Amino acid sequence: MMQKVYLGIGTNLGNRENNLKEALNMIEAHAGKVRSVSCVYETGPWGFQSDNSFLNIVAEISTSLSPFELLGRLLMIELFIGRVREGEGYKSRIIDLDILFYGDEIMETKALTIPHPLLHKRGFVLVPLLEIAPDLVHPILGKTISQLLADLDDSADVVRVGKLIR
Ligand code: PH2
Ligand code: MG
Ligand code: MG
Repeated sequence: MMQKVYLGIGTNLGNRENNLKEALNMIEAHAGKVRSVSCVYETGPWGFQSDNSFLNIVAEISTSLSPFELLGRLLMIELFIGRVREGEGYKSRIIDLDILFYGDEIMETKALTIPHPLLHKRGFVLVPLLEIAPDLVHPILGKTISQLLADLDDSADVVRVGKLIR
């Protein structure tokens, strides 16, 4: 059974544009068919301090992988691209791949919560999502992406920088 999944992708280290391209290529090869990709946004670090701004995109994929299988592939891709994870709290990173929505699935486990528990508080997720899925309804909050964005109180910058050429 194919599921429609939305992924949030972010990077604030190294060649950020290349990191996004490499991530999309690896997602296509190992995680699912990439159906749609938002524009690239340059965004201020949310929830922590850093001199390095982010590039963020959102992608829609279709996949036959289960949520945990998909999570495993995404973590593998993060490692392959060179992500180092250490310590507590948010850190600058070469690449971060987050499952935002997995169909209408609702789940909460130690390793994985779907929908992503913070997505509705983040302009760097909602603004690119608005582009590719304005009418998508959050299965817990019962609101569309447009409505969530209208309710959003997030002062971090989100500036469109253009389309990725793949
Ligand atoms: N990811 C975080 C924390 N803060 N800020 C921006 N602008 N973009 C991100 O992708 C991001 C963040 C945790 O994964
Ligand atoms: Mg994240
Ligand atoms: Mg993550």
